[in-house]
Amino acid sequence: MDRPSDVTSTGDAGSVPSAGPSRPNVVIVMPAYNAAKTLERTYADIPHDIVGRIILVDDVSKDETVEVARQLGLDVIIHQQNLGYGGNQKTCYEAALAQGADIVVMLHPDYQYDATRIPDLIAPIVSGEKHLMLGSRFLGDPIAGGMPKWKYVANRFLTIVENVAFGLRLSEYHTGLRAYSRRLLETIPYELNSNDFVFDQELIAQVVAAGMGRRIGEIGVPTRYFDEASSVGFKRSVVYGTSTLRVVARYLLHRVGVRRSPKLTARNPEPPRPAV
Ligand SMILES: Nc1nc2c(ncn2[C@@H]2O[C@H](COP(=O)(O)OP(=O)(O)O)[C@@H](O)[C@H]2O)c(=O)[nH]1
Ligand SMILES: [Mg+2]
Repeated sequence: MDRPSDVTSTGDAGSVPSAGPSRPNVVIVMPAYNAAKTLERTYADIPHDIVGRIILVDDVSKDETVEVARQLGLDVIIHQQNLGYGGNQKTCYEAALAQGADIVVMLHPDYQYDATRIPDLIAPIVSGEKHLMLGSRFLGDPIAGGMPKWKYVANRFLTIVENVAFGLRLSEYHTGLRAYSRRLLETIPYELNSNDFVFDQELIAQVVAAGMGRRIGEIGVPTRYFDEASSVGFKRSVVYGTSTLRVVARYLLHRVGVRRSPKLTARNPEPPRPAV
């Protein structure tokens, strides 16, 4: 069933209905790894009046993440072994869909992204206009927010390459604040993706391959860099950048029919929209 499109907005852009029969079930998922120091701050900024369950998946953290999450009353799922950021997200989405989510918001528990922006982030999904919303740091000033210059340059480069390949005009692809419609998560085979950081890029390629590229939107979010907010250094970033270019190559080969990829084959692709 196409549940998100059953949901109607009350009107004003940026507002989300807070009551009534059409209120969507918004589930927050937090892929966590060593987030004990930042989890409470992240949680405090969540707009609880519009959010249902909050699920934290712990990827065998070495700190008190699980204890803090339980004290806050979150739904906690604990991996038996460390799977990585992508593997963590697979568990997150499976759990959110099992709980009947209409909209799933992925929020890093490291306080890097501003959770108070969630109502604006999900508004275009609530109204049925978009299926994937990204909180973009590049609609503002990421350098002023503390993003290292080399990360800025790498992000710009990958964003240009991805925009050309996917035929989109997004301001960035590498944000950790995202919202998905249920329909999108039921359409793309995200469980086939990498267990590593490149999961996020594979997911966008899947959305485009499913014919839903025009249903991706973005809003500006502030950039926040501080010690606990970022564990990805230069070496891991090089691996991530190379893997992202591989995702682009796989998408292009798939699209021209040279090598079809099961990862890029949607379960139920978006029907073409009638020309207006
Ligand atoms: N599951 C899992 N998550 C991780 C791992 N390393 C980082 N993360 C999570 O992935 C997210 C992004 O990592 P982070 O270090 O903040 O990356 P950056 O902000 O892009 O530099 C955070 O929410 C972390 O909790 C890992 O080894 N396993
Ligand atoms: Mg971070």
